Amino acid sequence: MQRIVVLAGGIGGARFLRGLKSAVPDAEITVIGNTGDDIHLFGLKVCPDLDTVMYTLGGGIHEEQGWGRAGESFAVKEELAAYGVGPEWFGLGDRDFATHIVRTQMLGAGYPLSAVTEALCRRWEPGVRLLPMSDDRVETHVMIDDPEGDGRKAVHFQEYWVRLRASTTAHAVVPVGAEQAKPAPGVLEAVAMADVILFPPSNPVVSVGTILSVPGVRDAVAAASAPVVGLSPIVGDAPVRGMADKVLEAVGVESTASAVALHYGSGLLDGWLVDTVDAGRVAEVEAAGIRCRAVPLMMTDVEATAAMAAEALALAAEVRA
Ligand code: FO1
Repeated sequence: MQRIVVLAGGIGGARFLRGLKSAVPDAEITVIGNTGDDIHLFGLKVCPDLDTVMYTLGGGIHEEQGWGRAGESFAVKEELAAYGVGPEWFGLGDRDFATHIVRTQMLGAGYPLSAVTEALCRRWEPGVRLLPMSDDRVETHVMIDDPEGDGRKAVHFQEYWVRLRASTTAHAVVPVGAEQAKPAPGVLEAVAMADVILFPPSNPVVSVGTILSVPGVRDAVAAASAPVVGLSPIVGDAPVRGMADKVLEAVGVESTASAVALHYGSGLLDGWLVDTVDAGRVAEVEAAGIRCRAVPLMMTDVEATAAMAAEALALAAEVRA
């Protein structure tokens, strides 16, 4: 039984996991999920990346959006707006509200986020073990130019991502609380016991980067006996989806398939997959001591994604040899 650990963010990570499950249905997959995107709204704790993995693998996701539930209605959202209670820019649907109510109720009863996530997954049966990166609160904030003045101000990642559509320069990306956070139960053990560790095409800064910012996680991955293989979220010098280039700029990383690999570094990565359009970057990555292959990386459907996952596992086997 192959033990695979995946450090996953939201949409890209969840779509990759669907292909991975299809490629190796008998593998034991543990997902370490990013919680830096979490936001507290209307007295509820919302965990976008955990929910996207849970809904996508559990069959409840709104497919085109890659977040939120299929078949949603927005009566509660409309009623909140009627009371003038914001924010209106974050689209929470009625079905999705139930997830946040159950989660917040369980947290209030004293259950840690890891136990809450396990309980929610008992309904959705994602077919992977989904662990939050930490049970402690970590929330990513972005430093932007203050529109009201000539200074700068920090906004919650979701406000930067959803309300501002990443339309303004991100000067810094800060996972607030990360220094004091501890890896959730099972995270370090899963990394140590893994046969393969994968970095899916998630956002290398605000998703995989945030997971690695939890003290102990980066060192555990670097020290793991398992080969670590990543798949580039940048294809043809642009993010496939989302606005990863905006936050890559904040950390001084060029939006190229090779720059992201070098950003992770050979201390972490043993192998890296770039898309065939970026075949010209392979030499640069290999020169950094990271085995690199150019294969199709567009997750157009489950079959294509399963093929990518199989390529990543093949590269892991090659690196291990
Ligand atoms: N993304 C949007 O672009 N617009 C939204 O209104 C929105 C609402 C939302 C509600 C719940 C949830 O779990 C995710 C939601 N997202 C929305 C996506 C979210 O911003 C991203 O999934 C991650 O935070 C980035 O990966």
